[in-house]
Amino acid sequence: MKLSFRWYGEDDKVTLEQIRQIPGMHSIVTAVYDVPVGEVWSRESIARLKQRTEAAGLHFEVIESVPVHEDIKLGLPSRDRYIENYCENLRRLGEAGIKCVCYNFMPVFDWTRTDLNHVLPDGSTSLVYYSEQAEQVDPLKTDSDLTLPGWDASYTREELRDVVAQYREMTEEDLWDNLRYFLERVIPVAAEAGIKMAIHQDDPCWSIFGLPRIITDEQNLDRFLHLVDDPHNGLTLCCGSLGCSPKNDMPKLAAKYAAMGRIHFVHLRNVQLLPGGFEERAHLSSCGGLDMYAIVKALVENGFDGYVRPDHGRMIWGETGRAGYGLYDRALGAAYINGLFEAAEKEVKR
Ligand SMILES: [Mn+2]
Repeated sequence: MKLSFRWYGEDDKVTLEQIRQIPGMHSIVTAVYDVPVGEVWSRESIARLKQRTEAAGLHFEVIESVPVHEDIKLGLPSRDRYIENYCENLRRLGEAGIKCVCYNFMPVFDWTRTDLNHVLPDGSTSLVYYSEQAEQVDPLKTDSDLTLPGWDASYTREELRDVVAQYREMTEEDLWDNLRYFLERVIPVAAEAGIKMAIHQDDPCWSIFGLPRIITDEQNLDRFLHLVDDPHNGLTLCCGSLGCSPKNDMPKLAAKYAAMGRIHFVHLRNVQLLPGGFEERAHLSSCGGLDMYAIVKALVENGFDGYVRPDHGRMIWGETGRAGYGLYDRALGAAYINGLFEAAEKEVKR
């Protein structure tokens, strides 16, 4: 296991120097943030990230994310240009030593929550999703000024309405076709660049606002891996995203896909399912619904040796900053992850 930590670049309040002091820290997980989605990242920007990361004593091996342009997901004629740009980014990242690229194939809305500041009983705040709140938001209504956190602010409401309407005409099968088209062109380039592609599951793992979502459960993960049956076509196993559906048995999925050599990156996060949604919780098993030790043990027993990071953290100790990405609770998560892996590795060796 190679412990990693997400860093949002020079604008991040959390510094590389702080991250380095977390015991066992191996890699930074970052991206070039100043280029519009779909365009090519400059070699200079990539080199600067690598230089900053390595100067702080950390490895520059994981990118999260190289985002996929909506035209690719929609299957528009312009997708070929964006796929070529995507491939060029992979070539440049491979040259810079990147070994793993996380991405997702969610239409329009990335991870979706209804409240980023839900106060838990201990006074910490966390990200939550209550279906009742989500149902009150209709992205097709231009007169509504309701928005959800996580929405791409680069869209005007008009543009958002248009793109959502385009997706609503698509079926899940159409989205599968567009994903296959993308993978058939991108995976060979990733393989040549020495990069393992790692798709992130849809978060939450069900359709929202009537849009198709397909990276959601075991059956669909099996189908995904078969689209291009190559070890470079793999997963970011996100426990929090898959874990918000009770049908996803996380230790079982961790064991199965690790044994297949298809998990390249793991996001470890605990969630508590509720009758009308879910809440993100501290990483510790007893704080939520997932058995984190069982998940880690399943990974270790099945030979997993990829990257792991704590996922979203709560805000604790008065910290303020980017929702889900403060320092303190993620550092506690990292320390806990270290403990889980040490115990599981010793148990497996014995
Ligand atoms: Mn995740």
